[in-house]
Amino acid sequence: MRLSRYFLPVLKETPGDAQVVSHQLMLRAGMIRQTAAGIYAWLPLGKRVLAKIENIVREEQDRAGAIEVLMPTIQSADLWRQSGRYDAYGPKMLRITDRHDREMLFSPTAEELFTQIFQNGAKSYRDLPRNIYQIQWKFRDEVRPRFGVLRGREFLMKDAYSFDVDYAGACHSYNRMFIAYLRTFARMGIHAIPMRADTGPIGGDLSHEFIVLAPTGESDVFYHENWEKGRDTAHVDADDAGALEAFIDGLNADYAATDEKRDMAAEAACAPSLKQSKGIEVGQVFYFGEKYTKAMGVTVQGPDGAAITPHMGSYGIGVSRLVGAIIEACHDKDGIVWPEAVAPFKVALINLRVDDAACKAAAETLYAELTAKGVEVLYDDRDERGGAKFATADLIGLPWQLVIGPKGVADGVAELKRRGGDRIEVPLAEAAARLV
Ligand code: P5A
Repeated sequence: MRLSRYFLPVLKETPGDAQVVSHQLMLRAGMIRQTAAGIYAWLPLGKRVLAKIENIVREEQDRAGAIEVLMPTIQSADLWRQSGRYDAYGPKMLRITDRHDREMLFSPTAEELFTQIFQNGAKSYRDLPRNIYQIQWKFRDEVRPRFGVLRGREFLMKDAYSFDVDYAGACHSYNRMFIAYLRTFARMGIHAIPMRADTGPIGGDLSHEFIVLAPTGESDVFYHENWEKGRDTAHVDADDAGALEAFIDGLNADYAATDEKRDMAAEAACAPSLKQSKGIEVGQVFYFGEKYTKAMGVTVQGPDGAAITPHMGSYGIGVSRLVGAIIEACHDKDGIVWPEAVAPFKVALINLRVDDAACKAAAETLYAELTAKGVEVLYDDRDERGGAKFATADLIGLPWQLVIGPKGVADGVAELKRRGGDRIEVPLAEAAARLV
């Protein structure tokens, strides 16, 4: 992509209304614009990051055996009356009336709809277990939308729903998602710590939140210092229910809790290794058993012909919140420092002298080579000062900067710089291959 033809409205000044660094940087880097309280337009650079995160989530859900669907955002009030949540959900639900005075709503979550859709398609115990998911916009009329995409009113969520014949099966499904979550966040270059949680309006009796440590987070968290290391999940066989349970039990042996779930005795026991921080909840998983299937009269036929009420769990990831959470964890004084897996482009190709024929020729050649090799490159071919180009590249945080200037070109080299790291000289002829 040529920057001279792109839509990248960067801001020099930090907007006064943005309190946390991710919100400030997303506005300054031209990723988002607010259109109403807690509602954002995603500009090209932001959209690319959102798509990267979405794809990692999708790949790991698919790998865990979940099946993707897409449900409508607008749902009928009657569906929600069946579970009793239409009245229970309160003012966080955006209620809408259509031209025929029918009561509708903008989905804040989708347990009811997935339960209904599953009921239409599953008849026998052989149709279980299943896990069905979507990546879809949600709306919650938050009392205090704030911190940009971290607490929006409209936000993108991955929501998955599992259906099993019994409690043991449901635990396996829960643990499968648990491990998929650890893998998902690790691939994005962040550590998310699982912590026991309350279930809130989703209901049920077992839940974990996945928390990314960040000084600007909204949750107070207490954890064993071991959590600051990554966890290796590569060896865990997700098809083996026992192995999965043992791994997760071992993991949870290290203390980690949010303020609400704080256990003073357990905390005292690991006192010398205990750390306190703030954190951002990027995902939450729930086991709630027969809560929705019973309320909505969902059964399948068992092997002996008797009716079975499926046990359910639901599993959320805050896809748009993750964009902000990753920036909270990955930035410096000059701007964003994207982990490579979620970066909007891999390389900023910077031509310092667009008026110099040799520089232009070298930059154009590299741009063509990188593009041909499938490297995502943002080519700064604008007629701007070098300082402004470096400032933009630092601000938008691409992992690599490949810099073309007159002195280097005369020597047959370009400068290759890791964002926030070292710089080296590479021969022009080798630069593209180095970046593959
Ligand atoms: C699980 C999936 C649920 O809604 N039902 C379907 C369950 N869980 S949850 O914890 O309430 O939400 C899942 C994740 O969505 C993100 N999230 C938000 N992101 C941005 N702005 C918001 N206002 C917001 N509310 C929730 C969180 O990451 C949460 O873990």
